Amino acid sequence: MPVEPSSTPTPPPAAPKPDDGQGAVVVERQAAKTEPPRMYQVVMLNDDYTPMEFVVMVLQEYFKRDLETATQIMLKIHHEGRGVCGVYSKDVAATKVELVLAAARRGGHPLQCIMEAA
Ligand code: TYC
Repeated sequence: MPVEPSSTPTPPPAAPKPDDGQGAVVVERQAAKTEPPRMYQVVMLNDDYTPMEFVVMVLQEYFKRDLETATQIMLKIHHEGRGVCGVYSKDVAATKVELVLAAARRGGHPLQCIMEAA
């Protein structure tokens, strides 16, 4: 009957590190594992007091929408309660929310604007 070797098997030799030919070991670069940055949608909410014209102006001024698109988004918010103004990186979305809220307060309007992960 064959006898099994009693010692634990030695692991196979590690793959040789790449050599730059100058006596230095070069560590292989790892593939980047970074995720693309999360995006955030800026959402505007309906209320009963902010004039439609002001909302359209905000969409044109701060979200670079043309008159027709701005009007469509405003009407969607008016009818459905909320609507997406645009999708941006976190910092840009936060800045747009601040700018819209500041403009609304200056104008004396209760317009509400929030950001949420897209
Ligand atoms: N509902 C408002 C009105 O009838 C218009 C409005 C639209 C207000 C969109 C806010 O985000 C808004 N004057």
